[in-house]
Amino acid sequence: MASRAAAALVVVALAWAAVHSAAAGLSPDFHAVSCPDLEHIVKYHVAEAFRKDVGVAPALIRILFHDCFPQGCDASVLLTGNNSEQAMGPNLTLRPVALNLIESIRAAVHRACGRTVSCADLTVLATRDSLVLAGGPHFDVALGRRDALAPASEDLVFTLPAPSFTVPELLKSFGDRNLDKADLVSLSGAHSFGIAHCSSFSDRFTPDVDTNPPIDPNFAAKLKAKCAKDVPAGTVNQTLDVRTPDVFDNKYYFDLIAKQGLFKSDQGLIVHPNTTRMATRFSLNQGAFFEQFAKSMVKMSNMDLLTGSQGEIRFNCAVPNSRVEGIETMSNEGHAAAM
Ligand code: HEM
Ligand SMILES: *[C@@H]1O[C@H](CO)[C@@H](O)[C@H](O)[C@H]1NC(C)=O
Ligand SMILES: *[C@@H]1O[C@H](CO)[C@@H](O)[C@H](O)[C@H]1NC(C)=O
Ligand SMILES: *[C@@H]1O[C@H](CO)[C@@H](O)[C@H](O)[C@H]1NC(C)=O
Ligand SMILES: CC(=O)N[C@H]1CO[C@H](CO)[C@@H](O)[C@@H]1O
Repeated sequence: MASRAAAALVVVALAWAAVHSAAAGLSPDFHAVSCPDLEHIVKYHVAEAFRKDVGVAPALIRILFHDCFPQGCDASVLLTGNNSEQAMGPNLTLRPVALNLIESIRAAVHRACGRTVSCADLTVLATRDSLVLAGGPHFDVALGRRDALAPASEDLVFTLPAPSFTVPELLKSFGDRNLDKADLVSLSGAHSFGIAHCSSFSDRFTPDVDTNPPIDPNFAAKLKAKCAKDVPAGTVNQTLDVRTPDVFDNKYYFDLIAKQGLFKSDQGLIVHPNTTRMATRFSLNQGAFFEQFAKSMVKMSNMDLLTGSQGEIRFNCAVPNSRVEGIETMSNEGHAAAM
């Protein structure tokens, strides 16, 4: 009796592990048979885009964050049209160059393999490849995600953290999504490349707003002068990492030590007692930063996935299949339509 109970426990434990492992239902080989050239196609297109505009790398990783954080990595952020996430505040300025790249990769992959790979999987793969091109670490990607049928609600999109957040607010925001302190401090290091617009950091040089966390006065003066020319609003941009603006490295943490973090949410990390040790360590040891960043990217890219028969594989990353003309006449979802 006792041993049977023990055996049952083991079965339950194994089932639990299968369901709760980081990427249940996913596998690195998910498309190995159905789309053997997948990785080559993605890599080729990402390299071409990066050669023309290195900004595609930060643009991609921010899109992935904005996809995964609100309701999971389901390509919901790629949808356009009514109620789309791109039309909501926090999206601000997801770059068309990267949105278009994902769709053109989708077209090439579906030409080669039929409609077998989701926009959600393609977004993660493209982000992985562009991160390496920009100098960052490789992170492991398991595949098998499916695409959302509709955009995330405005309530969910507004769970994205704001640049005005304090460290306790950031820890709470990340904690609500099962992301911990190491995830916050390392993933914020994605601000090692890319740009922001004045509306995102005007609180760093507005005199009547509290100056905590601190800012280098010369840096503040430069930002203020630059943003005075932001007419019409949104035309001026500022690099997130003043030291190596296009390279993914640990110089972002140097910026914080020099009080040259662009956002309050960045600068706070080096000031607040709960995060200062880790942020300082990352400034001293790029290997430690890269190792934690890669781990946290795996975690982020596996948040709340649709798998199996959930969701769909989109015909077009910007449009749910229910809105694609003539879809009723095409073969069933799951029986890869010839394209
Ligand atoms: C910790 C909380 C975070 C806050 C408050 C935050 C906020 C922001 C803001 C306000 C912008 C600039 C938008 C604009 O003005 O155009 C931005 C840009 C960016 N964010 Fe974050 N972010 C956070 C976390 C992350 C994470 C986790 C990632 C990715 C792992 C990320 C990657 C980026 C990148 C790469 C850019 C530049 C995008 C571009 O150049 O197109 N951020 N972020
Ligand atoms: C968006 O909403 C308008 C007005 O309700 C409607 O006419 C239009 O067809 C909708 N567009 C899409 C893409 O659903
Ligand atoms: C900071 O760390 C202390 C000690 O570990 C903990 O009690 C406190 O809740 C943390 N604060 C935040 C905002 O997480
Ligand atoms: C940022 O501003 C620079 C200088 O004005 C401009 O050349 C560049 O195209 C802008 N980048 C983006 C992505 O808007
Ligand atoms: C790319 C994109 O659609 N950006 C939109 C983000 O949201 C603001 C309003 O909140 C729109 O003005 C932008 O066009």
